[in-house]
Amino acid sequence: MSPISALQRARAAYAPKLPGALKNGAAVAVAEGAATKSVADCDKIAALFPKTYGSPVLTFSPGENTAERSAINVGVILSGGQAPGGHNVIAGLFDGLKSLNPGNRLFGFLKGPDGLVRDEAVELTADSVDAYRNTGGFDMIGSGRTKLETPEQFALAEKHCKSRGISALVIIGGDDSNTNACVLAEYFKAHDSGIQVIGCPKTIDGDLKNEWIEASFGFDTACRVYSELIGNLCRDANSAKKYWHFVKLMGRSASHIALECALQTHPNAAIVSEEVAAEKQTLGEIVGKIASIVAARGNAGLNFGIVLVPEGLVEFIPDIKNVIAELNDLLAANAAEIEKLDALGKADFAAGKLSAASGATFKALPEGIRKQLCNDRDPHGNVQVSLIETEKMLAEMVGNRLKEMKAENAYKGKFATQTHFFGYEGRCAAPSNYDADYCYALGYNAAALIGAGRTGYMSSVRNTTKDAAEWIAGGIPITMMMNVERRHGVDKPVIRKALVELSGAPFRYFASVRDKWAIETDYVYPGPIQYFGPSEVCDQITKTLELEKK
Ligand code: FBP
Repeated sequence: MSPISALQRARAAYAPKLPGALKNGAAVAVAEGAATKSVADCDKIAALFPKTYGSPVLTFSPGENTAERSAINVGVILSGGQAPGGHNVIAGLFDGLKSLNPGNRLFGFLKGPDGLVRDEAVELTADSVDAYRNTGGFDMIGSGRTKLETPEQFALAEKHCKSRGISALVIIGGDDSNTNACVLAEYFKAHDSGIQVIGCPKTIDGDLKNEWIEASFGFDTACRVYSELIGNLCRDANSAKKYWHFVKLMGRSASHIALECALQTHPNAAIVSEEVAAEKQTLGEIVGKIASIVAARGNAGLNFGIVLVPEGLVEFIPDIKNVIAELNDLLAANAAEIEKLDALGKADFAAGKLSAASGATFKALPEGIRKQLCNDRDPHGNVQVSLIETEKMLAEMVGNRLKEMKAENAYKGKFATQTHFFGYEGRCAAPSNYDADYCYALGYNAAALIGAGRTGYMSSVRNTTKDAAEWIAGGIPITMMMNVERRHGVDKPVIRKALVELSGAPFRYFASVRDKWAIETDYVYPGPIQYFGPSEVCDQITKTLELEKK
């Protein structure tokens, strides 16, 4: 264990809040709602999940731990990208299990789902859990991106759980991991394995949410870290008055992070990929819009500003999306030939083989971006958008557009840029009070779901804009969040990803004020996350949640 900082030491003593329903421990009284349906494709989902489909929504209220409960062993897995608060989910799960029976034991599978397949696990004890309370990161047991989806993997999972006497698994992950948790729950039920599976909603990207899952954990903290940094850039820009800062923000697909950071800091421009796709904006149009904001400010003597760019943007610009789709096929079909080429060689090779329209779009991109678009794909065949320097591409293209505008006498300012990418800076931050409480509650509540004998459920803690005593704890059948989507040419049941809704309150508010922010210097400086101090400073909720729940 590495040395700990003064803040970490003080923070370790923080006692996260729990929903009122869990105040007597994880033995809860359970109210069942009516049978449920999936969000779409009900017949197909019902056919794919005959054992778990239709389970009711569960709502908990305080119970008493009077029943005889034999001690059980439980496994926990962290899956996918790091998100602040993961350790508190495990701490909550540990405490919840102990409240059911002090003899219950918790095993952490190492390095993500791979640990389950390879049977690598450690027992988590009071000491090992205490060392990680209220800390960021996933280093307690590690994480990984292996997908649990094949029957061979499921058979190994069953074998390894049984050999360790594990009768319940908690999978902490995003939409894909929770989809797979549900498939595993179905498999275990169909095989009478007697192993329960419970999911917990994780991802800084904020795209695992719906009527029942108010937020994915980690979004709050990550956005606060990025907003602090953006606020600092705003202050610097407004002090030096000589740079335009182009900031790319993590979020593989949805623009929730970029939107939340915009709401927290009031930049001069923020792109929302979902709007770009809905309006079928071209790259040229996006560049033109930013250039006109720069020109309007420059003509007023304000040669500085802030532009926020969502990480996933390129995949939402229709003409670039087409290029990427063609490139994916091209790179896969010509893997042997392409492997020998350097980055520029790959880009030139691809340029010669794309369709006329995509070839023209591709050639118009800066050389660096052409090379990055030909980089290796991730294990699922996706472009690794975090490696594409969209912020640099836009800064360069806006600069070129401004030169043209200058020649046309439409612009008379100066344009110097700085570029940034904020992603990893926030993924492992110590959780804010919101995430520390929310995560602990999700984990404790997962223990309650196990105690109630349920499987195929996601731990749900709602009403989080209110005091913790009023939070609603319960379980949502994962099949309820599913629809069928075409993935790599095959129809698959998946949890529906939540993109930014253009009709939703956060985007509508942003759209109503962005013209003012564009021209005026209306920056807000949120400052660093505060863990101690007045509640209005320490216990804030995201602007997204505030606007959604208003
Ligand atoms: P999850 O969806 O697994 O939570 O990961 C989110 C994320 O942080 C994205 O925002 C980002 O695109 C991606 O992970 C980067 O992952 P990696 O560092 O593994 O390339």
